[in-house]
Amino acid sequence: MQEWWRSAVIYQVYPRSYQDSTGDGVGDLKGITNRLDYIADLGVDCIWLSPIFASPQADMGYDVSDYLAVDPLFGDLAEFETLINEAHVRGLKVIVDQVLSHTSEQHDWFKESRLSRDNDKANWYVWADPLPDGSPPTNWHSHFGGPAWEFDPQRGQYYLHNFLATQPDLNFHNPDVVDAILETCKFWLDRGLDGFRLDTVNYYFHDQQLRSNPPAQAKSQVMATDLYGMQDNIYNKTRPENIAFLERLRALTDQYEDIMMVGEVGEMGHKSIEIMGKYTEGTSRLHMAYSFAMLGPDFNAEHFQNCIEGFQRGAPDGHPYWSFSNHDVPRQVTRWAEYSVSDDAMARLACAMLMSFEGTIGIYQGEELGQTETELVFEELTDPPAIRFWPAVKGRDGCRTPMVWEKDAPNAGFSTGAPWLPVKVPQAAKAVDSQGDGSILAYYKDAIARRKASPALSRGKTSFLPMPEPILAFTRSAEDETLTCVFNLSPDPHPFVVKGEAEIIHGNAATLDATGLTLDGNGFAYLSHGTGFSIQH
Ligand code: TEU
Repeated sequence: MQEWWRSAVIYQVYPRSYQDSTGDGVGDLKGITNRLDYIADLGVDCIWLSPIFASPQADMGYDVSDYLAVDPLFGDLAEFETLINEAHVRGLKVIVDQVLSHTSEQHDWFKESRLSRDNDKANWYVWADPLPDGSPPTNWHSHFGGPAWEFDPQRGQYYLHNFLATQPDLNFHNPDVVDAILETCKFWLDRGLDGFRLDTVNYYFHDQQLRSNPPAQAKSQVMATDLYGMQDNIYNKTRPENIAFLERLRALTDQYEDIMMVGEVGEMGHKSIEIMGKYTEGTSRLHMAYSFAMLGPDFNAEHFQNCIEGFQRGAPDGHPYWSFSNHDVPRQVTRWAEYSVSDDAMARLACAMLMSFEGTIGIYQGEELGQTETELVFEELTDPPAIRFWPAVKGRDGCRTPMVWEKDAPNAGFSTGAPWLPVKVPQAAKAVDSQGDGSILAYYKDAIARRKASPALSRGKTSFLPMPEPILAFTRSAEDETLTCVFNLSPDPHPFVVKGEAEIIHGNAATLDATGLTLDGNGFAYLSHGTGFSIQH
C-alpha cells in the first residue's frame, strides 16, 4: 500500500489565528478542535500545526523555551491530546512544527550556557570570541537583519543567531545536543502524533571554520527591501554534516508507524530544489521537503516547469511538497495580482495548478477562501523584522491575520476579545459563512476531491509540453488515465490548435470547439483524451 503522505493534501493551521475559544484574542488548541469538522469537510488528509510549544512568542512560537511543554497561551498537553484524538476520529493526521535549529534565549539550556565558558551546557550553542578589534567573528548576517552574532558580556563572547538575537542557534556539532533533540522528537512521537514539519532544516549545522562571506556577499549585507531577497551566508547553511543527522532522525521515526517528516529548506530559486532532492532522495532521509521556490514572486511557466522537472531530475526517488502560501509570505492572490484578471480568477487558477502538480500538496488556512493579504499600518504590526525595518520590510503579519468564520460577527467569529492582529473588512468579506455554491471555498473542496478521485492527478507521472510563455502545459498519467493540463498564466486570452478527440473534464474560462481550445485570461483546462491527441499554441 502506498504511504499515506505521498498523495496527501496537507492543511496548515497557524494556531494563533485559527479560532480563539477563551476570548483572549489569540487562537488556541480547543478552538482548533472545535473546527475539526470544517477541516475534515475540506477533504484534506493532514493538519500541520505551526508551533504550540512553550515560548516567549518573540517570533510567534518559532522561539521555543521548552520543547516538552505546550504554551499555556494555546492550552495544555491534555488539550493537545484531545486535538490529536479528535482529528484521528475524523481520519485526519496531525503533524507539528519542530523548531530545532535554535531555541529561545529563555530556554534553560541557553540560560545555563551563557553563564560561563565551562558549565555543562557551555558548548550547546555556537559561541565564538570577538575579533581583536571587538567585532563579531564573521560577517554573517541574520535573516531578520543586522549581524548574526550577539555579544554576551558575561561570557565575553558572541553567540550565533540566524534569526532574532533572542533565537540563539544550537550547536549540532555537539553530540549531546543531537541526543537531546532526538529525545524531544521521541517525546512527541510517543504522544501519538503523525510527524513533523521541520523548521529551517538546512540550518542545523554551522560552519565550524567560521568562514566569512566573500566580498560580493559582504557588500549585500544591508537589509534588502524584500525580507526574502537577502544574500546568503553561503558557508553556514546546508552543511554536509546534516545528512547523517537527518538519517538518525529518520531511523527514529521509522521505529513508529506511518510517521512523516517534511523539511523546510530555507532557500529560494533552483538551488533550493536541489537541496530538497538531496534531503529526500531514497528512504533514509526526510520523507519530503519544500523550499521557498514556489512561495516567491515568480509566476511564469518556465519557473514552475524548472521546479517540478528539476526536482525529478535531481531526486528521481525523492518526494516534493508543493505549496503556494504559508505564514511567511504574502498570500498568493495578492502576490501574483499583476498576472490576474481578478482575485477570484487567480484563486481558481492557482488552486487548479497546485492540485495538478506531482507530489504532496500544502495549503495554508484562508487560502481555501481565496484570502488576500491584509493591509496593516505600522501600529498594528507584530512581526519583529517589519517593526524594525518598516516600511522597507512589510513583514509577515499580513498573511497571519485571523481566520474569518462569520462575516457579520465581531472579529468575523475568530474571537470575542480584541484579536492579536486585526480582522479587516476585505478579509471578513470572504468569511466561511459567505461562501456558498460557486464560491472559492466550494471550488477548493471540489478540487481536492477531484485530485483524490483521479489516479493521474494524485499519483501520475508528469511530462511537460513545449509551450511558449505564458502557457504552462503538461500531461499526467497513471493506470488507464491520461490528462493534459493547460494553464494560462496571464490576463490575456490565448488560442490553441487541438488535434484528435478531447474533452474538458474540468476548467475555467476555457472553451473547446471545432476551432480549437481558447483559454481566456487566467483560464485553464484539464483535458481527457486518447493517444492521437496533440495541442499547439
Ligand atoms: O522560516 C525560515 C525563513 O523564513 C526564511 O528565513 C528562509 O530561510 C528564507 O526565506 C529563504 O530565502 C522559518 C519559519 O517558517 C519562520 O516563521 C520563522 O520565523 C523562522 O524559520 C525562524 O524560526
